[in-house]
Amino acid sequence: MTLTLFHHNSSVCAAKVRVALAEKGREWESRLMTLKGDQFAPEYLALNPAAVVPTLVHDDAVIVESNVILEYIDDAFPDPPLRPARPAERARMRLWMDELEQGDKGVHKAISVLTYAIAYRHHLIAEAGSEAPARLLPVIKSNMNPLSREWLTPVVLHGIASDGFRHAMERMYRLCADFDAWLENNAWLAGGTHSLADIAFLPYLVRLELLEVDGLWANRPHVADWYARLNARASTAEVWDWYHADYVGTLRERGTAHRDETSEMIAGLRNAACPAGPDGRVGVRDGTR
Ligand SMILES: N[C@@H](CCC(=O)N[C@@H](CS)C(=O)NCC(=O)O)C(=O)O
Repeated sequence: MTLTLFHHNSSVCAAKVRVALAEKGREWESRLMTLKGDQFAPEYLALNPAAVVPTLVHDDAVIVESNVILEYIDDAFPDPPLRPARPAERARMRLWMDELEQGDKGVHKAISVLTYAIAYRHHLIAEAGSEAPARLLPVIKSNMNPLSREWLTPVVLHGIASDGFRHAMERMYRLCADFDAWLENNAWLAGGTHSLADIAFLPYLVRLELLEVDGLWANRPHVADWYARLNARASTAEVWDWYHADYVGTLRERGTAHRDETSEMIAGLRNAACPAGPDGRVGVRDGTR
């Protein structure tokens, strides 16, 4: 039996697959990609035509799309189960996982926007030697996947001032509000048991923490408690330990540099959703989002 994962140290989609494999206690062979051109090598495109990570190769089966990979892992290695037995809980698990996709409205796209707007755009600016579009655009063109380049270009050019950034923050704010409302009455995203849905979102919360926008759940005690319980699991090391120090450094450093602006934006979202009452309590349960 061979199990090989093509992945990247800081990719959220790849991290969730590593976590699932750890929960299953599976050994796997690592094929770390740089994503600086190697994703376009013909041998890799033959495995993953979208030129993205992760890709899981299990004997002669090639599986792409991280959520599909998670379900594949649970099918191929049933013990311990990572999907609840009750159909209603399974459906709930899938509905949460679907929030990551949903094209323009998906959480995955929102995390990419936040990451580039706050942090990674600075790598491209450093390479261009200037923020001027005439210098930056060719660098964007040579560095970014054509599929994501189109919607990420304004984010790289304008950073947290871009419309895309505001929409992405709103999306994350809404997600955290929905999580909190659900987790008030349920221990985990599927309901009573830890499942693929919790695994799928964990790397996104880690990324938000690294970007210093964890204020998104400052008034969300159930999200904070859930995230703490996730961080206490041994498998969570598969997110944190693979992060390259350079990436962590950039994410934290830039997150800190923008913290005042992002905190102000989060406070604005909170106030717009529900002005604080006399006891200072705000949040989705007290009013509309
Ligand atoms: N829907 C895909 C998204 C995969 C994806 O966007 N992967 C990112 C890393 S999280 C990637 O490989 N980006 C490389 C690039 O854009 O060049 C999945 O869940 O597997």
